[in-house]
Amino acid sequence: MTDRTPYAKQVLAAQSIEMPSWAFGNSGTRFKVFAQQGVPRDPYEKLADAAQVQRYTGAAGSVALHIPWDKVEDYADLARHAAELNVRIGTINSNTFQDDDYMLGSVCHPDAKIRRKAVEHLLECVDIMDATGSTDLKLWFADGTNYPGQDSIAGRQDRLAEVLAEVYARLGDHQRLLLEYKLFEPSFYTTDVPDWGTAYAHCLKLGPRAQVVIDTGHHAPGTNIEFIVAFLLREGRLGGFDFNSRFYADDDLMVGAADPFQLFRIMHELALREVILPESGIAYMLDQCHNIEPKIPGQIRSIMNVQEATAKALLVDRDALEAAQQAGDVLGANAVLMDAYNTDVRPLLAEVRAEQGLDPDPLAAYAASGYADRIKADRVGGSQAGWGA
Ligand code: LRH
Ligand code: MN
Repeated sequence: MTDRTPYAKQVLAAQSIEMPSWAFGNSGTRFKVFAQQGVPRDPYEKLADAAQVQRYTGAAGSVALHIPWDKVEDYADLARHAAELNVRIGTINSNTFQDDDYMLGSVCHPDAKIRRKAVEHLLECVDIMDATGSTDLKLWFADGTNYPGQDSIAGRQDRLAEVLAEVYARLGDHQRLLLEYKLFEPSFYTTDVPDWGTAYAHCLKLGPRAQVVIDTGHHAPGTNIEFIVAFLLREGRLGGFDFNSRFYADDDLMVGAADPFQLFRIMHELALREVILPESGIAYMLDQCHNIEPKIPGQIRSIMNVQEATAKALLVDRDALEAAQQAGDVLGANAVLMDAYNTDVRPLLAEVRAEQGLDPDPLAAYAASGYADRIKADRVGGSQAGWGA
């Protein structure tokens, strides 16, 4: 068996997972948003917290922004601030789901005036990308209906296609549109982009710089997400991931917390096609909410969970796997994968961190830094960041 450790260490040392700025703000459910002490009051403080995750993991080099939650006067200045903190501003997320005008939808709304308003916001997000140097515009639409007959299902698709085409035309040559799908919520009868097939079909019509985002919490229970990964990779239309995990619906829990085996199976498909590293063009992002747990340690733990699933996937003995698959050796092939999955990769990751000059235990290093107490003491007054819902 080939020793895959050197290759795995090389990939792990260069892996980078993007953090969601909103994970550092207060978040919750419709029942309650529990405020936490020390939470950032503005995007500058969110970046400072994200920089802590990068400092201790070395694998979280960029932060996704959400507009208007991260609205600032000067986005170029915010990008400079990020660079000073050794992080980069990554994906720009639009938000057409929190304005009263969007009750019946935004880009799919029956009223052309409301659709225009939504388009103007999406175009403003591209202006922000120009200022921050971001290449990816991530579009998730809450658009849908709650009752049969409420609106024309096909008509809403026409409206969506028209808006997407206008936004796509506005993109610069180095910029992409990442379309995110979601089965349901907040709409409970139809969702206008409910599944990977709908997102894929719209992207095909738009052009090569339109790609699909897989949010691991956006599928019907029992969906084989790694099949979707393998399919979209084969088509060259896998633009990115919103990693999180769930026991029931879009729970937005820490990636790998609810189903580490599923995360391993997903990373296995990505490792097989050698598209784990940033240059693969796949945007690996976390999309989570730390409703009751401390947020910076929650992000650190999440990055570590992705690293562990990735390390196991990189250790899969591909030659043995291929041989067993070719021989129709069902149990043999499955055993090759389970051997990798059942490998304790924590010592390997501790080694990779030590070789990068990082503390082998990022969580312990962060806890010992005293940063958590400092922000609790410093961040008094002002209004804490949140979803503003
Ligand atoms: C929608 C979603 C989307 C973001 C939001 C924060 O559920 O996954 O990616 O805009 O969460
Ligand atoms: Mn998402």
